[in-house]
Amino acid sequence: LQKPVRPAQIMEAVFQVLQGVQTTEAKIMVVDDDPQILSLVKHFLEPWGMKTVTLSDSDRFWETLEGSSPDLLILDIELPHLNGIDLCQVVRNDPRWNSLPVLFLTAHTGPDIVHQVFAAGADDYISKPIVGPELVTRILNRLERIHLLRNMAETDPLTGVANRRKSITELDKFLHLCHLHGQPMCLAMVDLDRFKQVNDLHGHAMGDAVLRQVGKLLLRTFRSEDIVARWGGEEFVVGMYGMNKESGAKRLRELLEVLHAEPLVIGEERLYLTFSGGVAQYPEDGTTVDTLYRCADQALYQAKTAGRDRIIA
Ligand code: GH3
Ligand code: MG
Ligand code: MG
Ligand code: MG
Ligand code: MG
Repeated sequence: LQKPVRPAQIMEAVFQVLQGVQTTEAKIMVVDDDPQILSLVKHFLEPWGMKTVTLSDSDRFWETLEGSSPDLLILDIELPHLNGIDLCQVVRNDPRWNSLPVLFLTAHTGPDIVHQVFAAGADDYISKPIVGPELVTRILNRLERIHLLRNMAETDPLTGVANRRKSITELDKFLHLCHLHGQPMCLAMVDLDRFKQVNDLHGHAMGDAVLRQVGKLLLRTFRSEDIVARWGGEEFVVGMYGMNKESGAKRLRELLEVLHAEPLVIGEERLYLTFSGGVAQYPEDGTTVDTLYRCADQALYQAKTAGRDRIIA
């Protein structure tokens, strides 16, 4: 099955793959107990714009993984304490990390090792000694695939913002970091007011256009590190790490002021729209996505019954 590939062909393949990759600033986490391997990988990847996070044993593995949130993980098989295969299995069983591409570095490529590596859930392996172009091609290949698949699985097709699934994964990651660093988090539910009327009066296509505009507006209003997602229908969720609910509610109120002052412009139409918001805070109102959501949803319900067009925190 294996055809020998000459270096020039490999480099050509690298360039072809690179052209399709959107994220050249990918972060790669490498775990290997050999410092020479770590600096070699760094040396090969950094010219391609990739950032490397290196670790020489499994002790601070989770801390480093969570703290750096890499786009791809490279594991050595033989490590002090836990071996790479075990680490890979644990990563694969964690819902927060099960789609992270994992590549193995191995000096042994016998059928047994290859089987073990793939059975543990690895995506690929790279044999030692490391050949630079091979390493780069395999990584870029994985990054491109994962980029395409993730975009499809995590994006709401109508508005282009994150979907509910993505928001839950990201909120879970935020909560984990909040717990580690003693930070608050603000979770806000946003529900458009009398949206059914928009559809009834202007048609469903107009309703869709409004949802797209609201998605854009939310993305512009919040920080790039915040989570903005479509929870479903005409409801959006915003997650703000390190923020208490007063600051989160303040931002939403400012957005309501903007909507009071300026109508949404959709084609020829001008449309005044408002929303209601319910805001909850970690850890006071809940420590899981589920409990925080329920609390924010209750606040949202209060905002609706109190007359809409307001935020309750
Ligand atoms: P309230 O102020 O109580 O939230 O009233 P509302 O009309 O916004 O709420 P309701 O839950 O009664 O209706 C939500 C409407 O949102 C009904 C549904 O047709 C519309 N909707 C949900 N998803 C979409 C969508 O993807 N596109 C369009 N155009 N409309 C949608
Ligand atoms: Mg080793
Ligand atoms: Mg609703
Ligand atoms: Mg409703
Ligand atoms: Mg509504």
